[in-house]
Amino acid sequence: MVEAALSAGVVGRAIEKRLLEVAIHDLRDFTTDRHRSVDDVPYGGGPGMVMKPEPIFRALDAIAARHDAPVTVLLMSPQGTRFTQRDAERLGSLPHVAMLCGRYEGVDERVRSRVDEEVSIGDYVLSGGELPALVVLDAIARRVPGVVGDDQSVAEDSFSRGLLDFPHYTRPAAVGDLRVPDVLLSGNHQEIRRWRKQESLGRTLERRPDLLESAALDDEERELLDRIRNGRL
Ligand code: 4FV
Repeated sequence: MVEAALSAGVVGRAIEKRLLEVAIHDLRDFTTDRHRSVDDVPYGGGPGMVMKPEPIFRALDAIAARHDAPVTVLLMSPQGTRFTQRDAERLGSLPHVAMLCGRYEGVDERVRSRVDEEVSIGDYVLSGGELPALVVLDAIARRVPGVVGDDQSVAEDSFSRGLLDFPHYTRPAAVGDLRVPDVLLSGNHQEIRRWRKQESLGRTLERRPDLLESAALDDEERELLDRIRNGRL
């Protein structure tokens, strides 16, 4: 599943262009019993299985041994800190990140002694940490220069400014009575830039007012937000 996801799209091309390197490790390769067991019954009873610590420790030792750069170990779990664009920017500047993907009820608590950060992609329970790891990898990869064709579009990625994105339109100018806003057909880039700010702010205020507390607004945006809030826009 992970190999398939890594062989496609932006991330797949980035790996081909050696802009980033991704290694996948099967924890069963770090087991010692003939059943290659990576999980076992929970102490204290209860449903489900728990991932054993030793195969994980051996895998992390092997990864550390392969690289001189320090490895930042992330554990993907619903108990982690919610992953954000700011985390993508911060983790994207690290030389080496290892993402531990749990299965079953999760990993033995002692594994956390080797974890630098616990990361959640959202308040829901998935069947494994692989999809969260792929989400985080995709967000980090986009921050690597050259991965996304037009670095400009990355820079303008919403959230990197802490705001929701403005509406996007493309040809044709009209689909039935659904028309593209005239400002976007005006060629007046000053007006277009201002309209896009206004739309971003309006959407953020409407859908995610929580983001406005930490958004880095410039003077024009503060003035626009003020006018939106007072219904003058
Ligand atoms: C998850 C999340 C997540 C929990 C038990 C894997 C599963 C199983 N990871 N954000 N939400 N993980 O649901 O990161 O081991």
